[in-house]
Amino acid sequence: MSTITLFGLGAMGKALAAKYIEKGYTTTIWNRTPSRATPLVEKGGKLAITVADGLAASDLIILCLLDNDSVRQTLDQATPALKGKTIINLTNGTPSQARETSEWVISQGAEYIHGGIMAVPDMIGSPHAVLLYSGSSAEAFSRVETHLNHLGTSKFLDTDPGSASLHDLALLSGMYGLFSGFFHATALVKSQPGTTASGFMQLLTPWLGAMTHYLGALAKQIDEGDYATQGSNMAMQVAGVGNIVRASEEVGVTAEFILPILGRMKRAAEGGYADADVSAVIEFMKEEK
Ligand code: FVH
Repeated sequence: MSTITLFGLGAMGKALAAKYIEKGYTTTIWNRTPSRATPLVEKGGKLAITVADGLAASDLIILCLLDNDSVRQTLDQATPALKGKTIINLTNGTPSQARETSEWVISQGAEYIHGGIMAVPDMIGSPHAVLLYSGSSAEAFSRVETHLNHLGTSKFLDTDPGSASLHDLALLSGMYGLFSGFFHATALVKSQPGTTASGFMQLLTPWLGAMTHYLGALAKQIDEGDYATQGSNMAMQVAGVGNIVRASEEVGVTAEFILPILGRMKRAAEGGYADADVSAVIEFMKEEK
């Protein structure tokens, strides 16, 4: 199988298609707005005008569209042409959307694997681009794995089609948490005249690196359900985070990014974990608590 069809030529879809063209695949490309395909056609991509043509051109189909609705709107245009195909859906969505799409695609006589791309377009093809996959048939994944490996490091998680989405969104949540901290910390420091964001990175980057190592210890406490403090108890940290909020207010920086964690830490402290490590917050992550 050295033929492949790519649906979606946004920033990421273009990078995926370009990689297969570079690797010598007969690469068919489809996009809702066909004019976006021109640069790839010039490199050797074959433009499919209809969804049915795109599906007919290859047994291995990759979708990388904006969202779940765009996937369904696209595939609905040529449902009978799905039969016998292996559909790799790299479109961001929720686990339940992935499970639902999987069920529907399989009911059309095709294989379905959902994927989550942990990379930006420039990283596609490098081992640092990690692509998470899950789908009800591990054999279907094995059959196409060598083709998927051209995009980066492939990791098949398990046979729940929703797993790749769940892990993708969880990793993105970690990233956005980091971004929140970056923006708040940088805004605080920049309230002092003469400071620069770039200069502050000399302190922030190594500090976050050190704290990243600490996550392993917190994870172990969570897995063992043993939150005994290693030296930084919750009540002390609640007081410290309260000072971040006050200092933000003093310099006119929003405390919005830090207030949610402070709220959960206070609940944990009031809920019997004042002497525990911050890892006990995990006990207070459910909506109802
Ligand atoms: N770019 C990134 O850094 C991230 C990295 C991690 C993975 N994400 C996900 O990849 C999906 C596509 O992202 P993208 O960056 O390629 O997104 P855009 O450049 O905005 O392109 C969107 C494509 O989707 C097409 N599209 C939108 N709506 C529809 C629809 N109703 N029917 C059919 N196609 C649709 C759009 O077509 P057009 O506007 O050119 O006609 C683009 O091809 C995404 O899930 C990320 O979360 C990327």
